[in-house]
Formats: sequence, C-alpha cells, structure tokens
Amino acid sequence: MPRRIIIDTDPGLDDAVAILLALAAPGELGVLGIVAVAGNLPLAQTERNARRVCELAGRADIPVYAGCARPMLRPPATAEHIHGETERDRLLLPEPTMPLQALNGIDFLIETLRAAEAGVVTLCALGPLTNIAMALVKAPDIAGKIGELVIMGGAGFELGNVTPAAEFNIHVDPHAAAIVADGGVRITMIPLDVTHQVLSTPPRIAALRALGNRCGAAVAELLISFEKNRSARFGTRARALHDPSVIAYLLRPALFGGREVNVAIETQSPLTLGMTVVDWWGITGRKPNVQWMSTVDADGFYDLLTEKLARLP
Ligand SMILES: [Ca+2]
Repeated sequence: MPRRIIIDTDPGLDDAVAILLALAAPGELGVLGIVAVAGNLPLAQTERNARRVCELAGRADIPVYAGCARPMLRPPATAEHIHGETERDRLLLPEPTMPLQALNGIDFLIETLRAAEAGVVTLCALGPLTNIAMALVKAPDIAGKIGELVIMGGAGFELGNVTPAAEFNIHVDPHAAAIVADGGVRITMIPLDVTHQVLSTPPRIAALRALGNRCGAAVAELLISFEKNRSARFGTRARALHDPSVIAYLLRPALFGGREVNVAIETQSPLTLGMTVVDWWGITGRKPNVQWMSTVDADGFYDLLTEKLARLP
C-alpha cells in the first residue's frame, strides 16, 4: 500500500520537479490530490502550473485544487523574477486539458483528513503555509489526523534567501507558519541548510537529459532555467534545488539527517520577519516541535531523482 500524500504547492520550477518525483514513485506514494497556494507566482498561475505538470507526467487523473490567493495578513509577495516563464520555458509544459476541481483546496484538506484514519495521510508543503494554517484554523481536529507534515522552509545556520534572516516560504506568510508550528502536528522541516547542499550541477542535469523521456528532458530544461536566475550566488554554475527534497525524504529518509528541536517563527520584527528561530542547543527549555533536517546525501538524492524520473513518459 503506497503512503498517501497531499502536495500543497506553488509551482514554481522546483515545485514542478517535486511533483514529477512524487508521480514517478506510484509504488511508494499515492498522491490523493494537489492543492495550489499563492507563493512563487499568483494562485491563478500556480494552480494552472500544477495541472500542466500532471499533464506532462500523463497523470490528468490527479485532482488539483486551488487554495488561498494571498497570505493571512501580509500583502502577496511572489518571486516571478525566478519562477516567471520566458517564451522558451512556455514550451516545456503542456497546456492543461484537465479541469481545476470546484471544491476549495482548504475544504479538500479538511474533508480528506477527516475521512481518513489518524496518521495515514502525509502532507507535503512546498510553498507558503497559508492553506495548511487556514485548514488548521477552520478545523483544529485535523491536527491529530495528519501523519506527518513535511515542509520545505526555513533556515538555521544557513540564514535566509529572501532577507538576511528569512527563507522565502516562511517569509511570505510568517503568521501561517507560526500557526502551523504551534498546531500540534508532527512536523519535519527541510530548510535551506539542506537544500543548499542539493546542487543541480551540469553533470547531474546531463544525467536527467540522457534519460531520453519527455519528463527527463523537461526537468533538465527547468533546472537550467532555475540555475540561470541566480547562479552567481554559489560561485559556480550550480543552483540549489529546494522542494524535491521533501519527496526524496519520503522515499529515502536515510538520505537525510537532523535532530528534534523547538522552532519558533518571528512574526513581529521588521528586520527578521519570517525567521525560523531554531533552538539547536536546547537552551530555551521549549518543547521540541520539529524534526529539523541539516544534512543530506546529495549524490544519493540525484541518483534517486534520476532513477525515478526514468519511469515517467
Ligand atoms: Ca515551492
């Protein structure tokens, strides 16, 4: 029986790769649905992109829902300079023929979790946490139903990527992140500390292109687009790959290492808004609420990605 997952996402180049990785492992992961959120791009684009990725994978049967169109308190903030499409990118993903589901994504999350036995549904959060916080506000009883919530977000020793202190997903909606962190859910966080080790180098991209299938070719092109946008940051041609680590963690947890810590979210300070305040040394006495990942076997990650994507069309 595959592990049942719901992917909450804002595609997004790296989100697209994460969705494809999940769809490439049907023996291990059963994708119950995909819920789009505003983040990298406005909601109308993220829900459409989610459907385009499903079409690329030949999985028009996956239900795609739209959730929240803006953060809880803060004004919308996107990253179109990274994730917006050029004319060339537009050819990589097919136009969607599959419909957007009529049910709101928040209600899909609530109804699915309430109907399931406790612990069997895993949530994968690849964007700002608005949808998941809204679902927990509307139906706090679902906290006990979530088997695990695996979040790409936050930064510890690595510091931020959108401000000196904050990582993008948490910074876009820090209030949602604070609700989720305090929501009584079993949380695993995969922060920049991990994803900045998962670099899409030219040889790793070449291995994906060499698969010879349309999904491998599309991922290679997406990673090149992604790499172009901010390659100077790491002083090499490689770029960090964020969201697919969430799916890789579900497929091969042994690739990752970390520890149980308390994580609090800064929601007040203009200087450090959205910072994940990680009590790495256990000095606050606050109870651990997060399994915080800090290490990854990057070669093992790319081997897994390449092996699985070979199974897609
Ligand atoms: Ca994302």
